[in-house]
Amino acid sequence: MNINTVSTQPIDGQKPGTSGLRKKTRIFMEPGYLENFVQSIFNAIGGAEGKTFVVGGDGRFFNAQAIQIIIKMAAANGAKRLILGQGGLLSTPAASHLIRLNKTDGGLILSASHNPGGIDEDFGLKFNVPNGGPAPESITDAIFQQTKELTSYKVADADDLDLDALGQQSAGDMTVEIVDSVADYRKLMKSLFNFDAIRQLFESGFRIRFDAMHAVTGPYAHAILEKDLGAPDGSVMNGVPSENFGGGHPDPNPVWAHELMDIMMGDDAPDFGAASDGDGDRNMIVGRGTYVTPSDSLAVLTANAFLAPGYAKGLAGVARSMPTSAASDRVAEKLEIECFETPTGWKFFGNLLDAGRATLCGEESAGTGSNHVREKDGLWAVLLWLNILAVRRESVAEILAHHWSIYGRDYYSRHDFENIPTEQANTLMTGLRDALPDLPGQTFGSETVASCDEFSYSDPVDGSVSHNQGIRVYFESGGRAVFRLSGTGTQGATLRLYLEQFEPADGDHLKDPQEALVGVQQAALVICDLQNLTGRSEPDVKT
Ligand code: VG1
Ligand code: CO
Repeated sequence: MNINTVSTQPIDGQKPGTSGLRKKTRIFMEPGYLENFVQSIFNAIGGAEGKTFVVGGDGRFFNAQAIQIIIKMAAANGAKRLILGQGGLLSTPAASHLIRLNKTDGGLILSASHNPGGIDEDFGLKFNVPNGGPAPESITDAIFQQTKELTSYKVADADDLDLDALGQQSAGDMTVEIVDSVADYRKLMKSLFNFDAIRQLFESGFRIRFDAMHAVTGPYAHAILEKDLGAPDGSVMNGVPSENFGGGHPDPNPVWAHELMDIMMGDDAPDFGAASDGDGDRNMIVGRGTYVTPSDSLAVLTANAFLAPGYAKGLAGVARSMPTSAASDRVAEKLEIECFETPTGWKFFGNLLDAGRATLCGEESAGTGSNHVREKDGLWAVLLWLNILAVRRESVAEILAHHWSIYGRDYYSRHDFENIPTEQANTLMTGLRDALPDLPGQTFGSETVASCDEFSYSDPVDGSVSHNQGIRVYFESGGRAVFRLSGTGTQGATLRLYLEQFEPADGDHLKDPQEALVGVQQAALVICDLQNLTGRSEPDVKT
């Protein structure tokens, strides 16, 4: 096998964001673009020589071609073995599991997650470390540094492999093993949940609708929900992965998963609905006529996880990202377990999970997971909900009402202002930062600022510190507004405004969330001077 060392130059902007490098697909397809980034990953981890990696993606446009390039580069860099999902498909949690199960040196996951796919849409690549989780900042920083210094990359002259053929092939001296994308993940799920109880729930007439959003979870959901658990055929909708996700955004929220929402809010709604995103690491949970915010879902799962065999011994702790509501903190307090507040992005949960300090983790963006892998896991969350429903035999609405009657309700909503010119967004954040010292005590409409800060995180396990992780403003009313710029977009900047208002256990839990949040929302808009700085007042997406 001939190995070519190709001269190259650093490419600007290859800085990994919240979850890997995301760019327009056409940019990723430019000669050398993917190659530079992959070589930078190998260089940053001390080379690929003798190593084993898992490779797979969410099936979006350019997935298979990118995998063929990665195979040739891994071979040229001396890797020993690659483990690939059949057809190039692996959900992010399934990839995380394979990395751990096979004790590999990490994995390359091709996905831009909830971003749309296609030649004119988005593509992405992230590196996961041997614990199965996203590379921590020390490694993503090293990768970025490599992208700025790179002078050459290595690629082998080799034929494309047949990504559909299960079993072993080779590229030069490197072994490539193509595995069933679903099999090991399916076994893992069986080991965590009471499949018999869930099967009986379906036998009793319980109906589910799972929306795979034309993305990677289709095959997983067909296998587990319909085949293993006996949900009737047709319970999984949009279950065939497509390169452009049927032309939609595979983002499991009420806006993008409106087809499912319409069904769940309709007259003959099933008992339970769920959706997952492009790469299968997120989930949306809906009961009949009842949307469950991801923050509430984390809290309910924390309170009830002991009902599933995998968590019957109780939880060590629960971790949530800073913008996620405080609902899970209240449960942690009652259970007398540790709780943690981390920056946005799953990479910050890895150390807590490895150290055995957190068992469940969650984010307001519909990511929930546990120590079974080192990624968030959409189908896992659905199965934990089903396990709980199978034991409690109550509706989702009843479970929520009961939860709020004990802990109170954290009304919650995220407002996204998309595609703001980057400079305007930076001015807004700088303005906020500068205003922080003077905010406490000031009143904006119905809300008076109690305290505020810019969130920094000190990792309690390794002591590393991450700064500038979002601006938090707490109000005397018990409300909170958080301001942060997205790190996953590919066009302009997205301002995320996270709104929260606590209603005590004996309060009114049935208000419209947007109405319950209006005081905090209006105060937040004034505080950040949004209208003046950007000309915007209405969010593009409310979730
Ligand atoms: C978003 C979410 C964040 C999530 C990240 C990756 O990041 O807010 O909670 O971890 O996407 O998820 P940002 O920086 O755009 O707010 V996924 O499913 O895209 O891997
Ligand atoms: Co995702």
